[in-house]
Amino acid sequence: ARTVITFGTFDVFHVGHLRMIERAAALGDRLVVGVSGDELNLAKKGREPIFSQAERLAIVAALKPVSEVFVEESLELKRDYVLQHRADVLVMGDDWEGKFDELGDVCEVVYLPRTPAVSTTALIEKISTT
Ligand code: C2G
Repeated sequence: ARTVITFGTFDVFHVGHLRMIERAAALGDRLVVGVSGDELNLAKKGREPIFSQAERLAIVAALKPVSEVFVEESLELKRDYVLQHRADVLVMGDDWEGKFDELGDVCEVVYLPRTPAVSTTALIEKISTT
């Protein structure tokens, strides 16, 4: 069986997130998703996500194409996560293009194009101005 792994915050879950998960799952037989933890988000973006780590994990875990979820504690642990979950393929959005090429010795690394014109930031903006 071919295992695919992908990562994300998946805050205020939207169709861009769904399409990414569906396309990642289509590249193998099982999809494992690392959902970035609240502490990692605070460190990375300087703010807490709208939905907590537990809520974001629950939403992603309930999706049909997802076999397993875990908390991503650090961006630097990608290699460990790939090995732990015996992933054959790492899938990332093309906003990360080239960033994880060094993992090519333990898995295939694929960058997929993002869905245009949808983002959590734009959604928050839209909600707060309507
Ligand atoms: N995505 C997409 N299209 C959008 C928005 C997001 O395809 N319009 C994809 C992203 O490319 C990513 C996934 O959905 O693959 C999750 O997006 P984010 O939650 O923004 O993920 P991010 O915070 O970039 O991940 O190790 C990576 C970290 O976990 C951070």
